[in-house]
Amino acid sequence: RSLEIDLRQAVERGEFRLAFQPQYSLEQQRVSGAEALLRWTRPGHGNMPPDQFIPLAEETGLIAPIGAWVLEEACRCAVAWPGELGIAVNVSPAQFRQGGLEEAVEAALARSGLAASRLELEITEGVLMHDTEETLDMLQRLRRRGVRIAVDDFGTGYSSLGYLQKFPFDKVKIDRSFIQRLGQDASAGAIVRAVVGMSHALGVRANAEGVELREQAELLCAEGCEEVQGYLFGRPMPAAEFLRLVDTTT
Ligand code: G
Ligand code: G
Ligand code: MN
Ligand code: NA
Repeated sequence: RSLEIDLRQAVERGEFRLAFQPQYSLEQQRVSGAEALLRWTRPGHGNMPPDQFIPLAEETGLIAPIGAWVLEEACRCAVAWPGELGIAVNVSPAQFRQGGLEEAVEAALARSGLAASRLELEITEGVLMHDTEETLDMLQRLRRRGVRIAVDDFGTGYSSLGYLQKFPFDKVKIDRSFIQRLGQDASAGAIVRAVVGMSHALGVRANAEGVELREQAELLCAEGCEEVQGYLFGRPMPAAEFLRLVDTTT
């Protein structure tokens, strides 16, 4: 059976789950939220990483119902978390282009009762490359609504500093390829320092992804990076496990 048929069926039958990876505030020294990551066990194939089905979902338009489900499920889970814990949701360029994203965000917030300020959308530079005016307007409307915007995988792909100047956003997520070389490679340290410094100069926060070692976290803390995530702080985990982690660490 083709991947497309299985993916269509997964949407109809609700075969998706979310995993939550803790985000840790170096400032407050506590878990500050989680990134929602899509999981699918494809019948007869086992776990399919999102990289292997998101591109097809984008081509076929299935990304719209999948993305709407992710938003709703993520908000529904997060509303049960204590305090001001945030939830970050990945949004692909196709969701921006195909329309319906703002409606999906609105529906997820309304149905869950989650405060908009607790929702963060992670966009890649691919979003910023297309339909500049329309993208700009949509990002502005979302931010006026109180939703935060993070630029994901920063430093990879078609990064352009021009995007950071043109578009409104709240956080830069430094790609894990830079973090993994921290401590071994002097140029990785220089790049991380520059991106954190640039983020602060622009008045936004920095998140470092893929932190696996204590020394990496210490270097990032010394550079003033506000937030980290990675296996050192927790792997992507089911919502119930994330809630237990939060309960035992706060
Ligand atoms: O843990 P991981 O293999 O889940 O993530 C792989 C990639 O898939 C990452 O680049 C991540 O941004 C992307 N991804 C994970 N979940 C989602 C999702 O719900 N929507 C979109 N568009 N991308 C996702
Ligand atoms: O592109 P995005 O940042 O959304 O992708 C998140 C991806 O990174 C997921 O596949 C997730 O499982 C993976 N990931 C999260 N933390 C770590 C880490 O510490 N090390 C490695 N190698 N991968 C990680
Ligand atoms: Mn992400
Ligand atoms: Na990333």
